[in-house]
Amino acid sequence: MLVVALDPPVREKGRRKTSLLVEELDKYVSGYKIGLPFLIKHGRRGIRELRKSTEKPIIVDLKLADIGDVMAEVLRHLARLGVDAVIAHAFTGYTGALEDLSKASMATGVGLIIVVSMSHRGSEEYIDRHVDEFLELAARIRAKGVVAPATRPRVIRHVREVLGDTVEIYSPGIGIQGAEPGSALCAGANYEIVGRLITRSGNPGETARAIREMQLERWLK
Ligand code: 3DU
Repeated sequence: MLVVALDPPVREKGRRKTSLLVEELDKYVSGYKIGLPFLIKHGRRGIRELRKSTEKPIIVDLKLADIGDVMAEVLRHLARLGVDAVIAHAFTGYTGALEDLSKASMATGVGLIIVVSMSHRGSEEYIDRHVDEFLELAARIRAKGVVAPATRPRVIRHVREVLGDTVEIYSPGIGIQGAEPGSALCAGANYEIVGRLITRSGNPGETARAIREMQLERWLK
């Protein structure tokens, strides 16, 4: 239900090591998402250390958007580091892009999660005009999941209506971006992605616990 985005800030004075952060969070979370800030700061070694620190799924959020061969190669590198899933954009299309990536995903067992809508307002300018096409594409490549925004729950409801239970929905936008814990789950998401609200709090473990409680309370209402 709760996936923590571990994006380290540029200035990390006095912050805990990732492994210590994970130790605090592990019992409250379903998995971790790491993105470019994590990779730039901690590199491949950081991914290996994270892999050693937890048995929970690790999702690498590079929002891949390249030609198929390049994306497939990135996925194969990540597979060797033991990650569980990779996030890619949908707008690159099938032929010569997601077709190759999905083949690499099936060959390696690394799941593919596709961005069909984003949490910021600008997503409505271009991306959201194509949500239905992206959903068709997600079904065609048998994506493990899609990313849909907690900030616009109607998009989550739409994704669930169109794709039923065939995919997992991952929803960022909780906390600092404005959506309440539990709100995306109530709209049909499987996981809420939460970053800064947890990683920049004085007590990440306690914050994660409180968020879980808020998710459950809202869910049970
Ligand atoms: O706002 P937060 O600190 O909870 O971080 C949200 C995370 O989700 C962050 O890693 C960002 O890269 C990712 N994300 C979005 O915020 C919005 C999207 O549409 C997709 C991913």
